[in-house]
Amino acid sequence: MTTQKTDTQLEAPGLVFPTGFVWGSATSAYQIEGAVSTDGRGRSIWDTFVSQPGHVVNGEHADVAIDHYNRYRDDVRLMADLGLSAYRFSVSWPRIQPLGSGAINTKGLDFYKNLVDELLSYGIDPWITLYHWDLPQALEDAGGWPSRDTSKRFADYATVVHGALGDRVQNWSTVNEPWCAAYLGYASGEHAPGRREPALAIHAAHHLNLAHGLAVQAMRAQHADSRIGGCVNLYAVTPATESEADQDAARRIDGLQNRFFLDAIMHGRYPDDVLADLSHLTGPEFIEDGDLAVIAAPLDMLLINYYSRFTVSGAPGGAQSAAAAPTDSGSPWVGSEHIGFVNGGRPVTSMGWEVDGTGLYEVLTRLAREYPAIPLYISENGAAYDDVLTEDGAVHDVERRAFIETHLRVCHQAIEGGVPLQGYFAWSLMDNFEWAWGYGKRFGLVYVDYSAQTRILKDSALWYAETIRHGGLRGPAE
Ligand code: GCO
Repeated sequence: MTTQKTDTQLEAPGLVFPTGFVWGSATSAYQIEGAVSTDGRGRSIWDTFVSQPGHVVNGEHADVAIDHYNRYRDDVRLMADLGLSAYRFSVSWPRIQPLGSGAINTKGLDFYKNLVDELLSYGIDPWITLYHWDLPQALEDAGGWPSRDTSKRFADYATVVHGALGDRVQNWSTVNEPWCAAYLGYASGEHAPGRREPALAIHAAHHLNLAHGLAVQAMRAQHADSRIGGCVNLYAVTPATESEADQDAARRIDGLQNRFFLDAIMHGRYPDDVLADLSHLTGPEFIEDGDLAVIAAPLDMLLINYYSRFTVSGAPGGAQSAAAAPTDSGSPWVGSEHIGFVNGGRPVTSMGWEVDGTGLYEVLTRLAREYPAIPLYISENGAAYDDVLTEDGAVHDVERRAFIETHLRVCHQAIEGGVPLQGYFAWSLMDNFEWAWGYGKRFGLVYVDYSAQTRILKDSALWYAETIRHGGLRGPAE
């Protein structure tokens, strides 16, 4: 890939990214929109989940969130001020099909058409995620993701949205983090719909993969020039020691978190060792003939959400999570609940996640080594820290800026090494509803005063804007 330097880039040699590198930021519908009963939106599993006591810290919910549904024009202007070249957001399925199938809510479609047109008016590329966890409640009532029919309903929904917006949106991804939707939703119960049924969680994971493949097929039939990707949250996984128990623990967690999804969508198969680890919970009967060929529908890109590394132990009694769950929940690690997550001694974010840029390098180089070469994008990377709004209205979030800089340096190193990495989306554009954690975990480049709904650029936002302007990092690491 050539790196043609512009004048701006020459003024600070630093680390220049290839021309055309996508500089973005990301959000998701349920976390920012609010307006949960406005303009015909149907109920989602998260609306139900937050209404049930004990599911979200302080009983918080996203009925208003950060009111993006009403404030989207101002928020898009903020993106333009930052110089983003792209914005990754998700479409709320229940806003489009209130019951998850059948009737289309045209006012819901109109919101996204207006958002896309606003983005395009500023020259910001819209990147759409079709599913970021807000399943219509009616489909959950009919079985949810453990039901194969939900995969087919998703393909129908994808056809509606892609049909309506595919003329002006080129970049699409299907399902955000199927691991979270399946295992936090149906095994640990930490996320909606809050079920704790390990065997059905495995079926859900498969049906989310199937939904991805069926949607890709459907979209290909509509607009051949759309760029379609899958979106997976990947971790570097390391055994705590070289003991057999710890190495098996690493194999298991890497299999459940990474390979079950990557091997399916990229290679059209499930790893035999993972299916064996799960065989006491479910046989392979939930996988029907032809499913994996559908799941492995050729992609134009792979989106990677990267946050941290797992250091794991198979030692008896080691089972504790590196980051405590926000509420009472079970284990998402179906079939491997005995495995412990230990702290590798690195600094942690306010989520308790270890800051580890080398883990991103391991993930990226592994993809380049073990999976078919397609364009890669970091679709989420960022950190929550306990931000303080100073009296003069600033947020000096030094740690978040250092986190992003560390990971961008790794991205640059990977590109220099030949990894086809073509973009980076900071998570998140603005502070928002962090699922079961509520609003206490701030990931945004932009601070949100939740009572006044004002937006305030944190120092990290100002730095990110400068980085984008320079097309890379200025000078040596500061
Ligand atoms: C995820 C989700 C985001 C989260 C973010 C911080 O990766 O879990 O895509 O919705 O808010 O990652 O947890």
